[in-house]
Amino acid sequence: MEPETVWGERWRAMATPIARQYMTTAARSNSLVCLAADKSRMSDLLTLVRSVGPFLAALKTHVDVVEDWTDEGWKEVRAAADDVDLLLFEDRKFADIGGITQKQMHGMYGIASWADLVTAHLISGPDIVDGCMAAWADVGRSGGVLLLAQMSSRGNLLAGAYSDAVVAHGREHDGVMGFIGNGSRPEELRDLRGRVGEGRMIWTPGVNLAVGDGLMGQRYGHPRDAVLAGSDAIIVGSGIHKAEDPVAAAKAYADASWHALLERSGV
Ligand code: 5BU
Repeated sequence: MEPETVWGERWRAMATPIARQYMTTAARSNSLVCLAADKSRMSDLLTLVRSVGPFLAALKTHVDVVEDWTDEGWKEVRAAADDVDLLLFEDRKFADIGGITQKQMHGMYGIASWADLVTAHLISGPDIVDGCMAAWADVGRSGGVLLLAQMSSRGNLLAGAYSDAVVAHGREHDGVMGFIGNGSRPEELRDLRGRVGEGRMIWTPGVNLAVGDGLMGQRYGHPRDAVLAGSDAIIVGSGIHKAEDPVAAAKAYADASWHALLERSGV
């Protein structure tokens, strides 16, 4: 299906290459799944990405949980993502002043040189987005920031006036591709979509086909409910990588999210 048909207003309102790449990949693989590839060893991570890659729309990493990380090995991760045209998203949750964030985007992991997307808190002020953009410019690349407007975990403080301010700023900044919303609470997500409008993405962790409480305060909502409430990407970790058959699980999440998008778009 053509991406503009299934994405409707979102496609028209979001013309940046990075957003269009995401929407095109999603339409090609019939999936809104962003895999949270939370594996601690390079070989496990690579095996996982290579096996479920065709059912994904994006790939999310936490580079600092990988115990045997090497620059060479990471190039293979980037290559595996490129093979199926996935944006590579480092969920770093930057929170420092702009200048330090710019340095952290380089550092030993060289995040700016391989990540297309990163997450950031806005707690330190708006310059954090400029810090990310400056780092990408330093290495001749561009990327997008997803600002945390909500979180999925129990007792988090991202609500009320703070969350409103994150959205108000992010809507005005070209470097902000969108926001992280809480996939475990469709009503919060619907409210967030109302504040965000059509011109930015909302990506949602806290999603699992088994709705309920997860480990250590994580909470889960159903992928269909998240997408119908306004999510553009469901971030799924253990639902796929801890499944007995990760490929079958990835397909199930892809189907649930894709059919919900079709339903939302009325096509
Ligand atoms: P899970 O195994 O599906 O629970 O993994 C969720 C992933 O999403 C994991 O990598 C978290 O770091 C990430 N996450 C989250 O769970 N909740 C949030 O609010 C944000 C990120 Br932001």
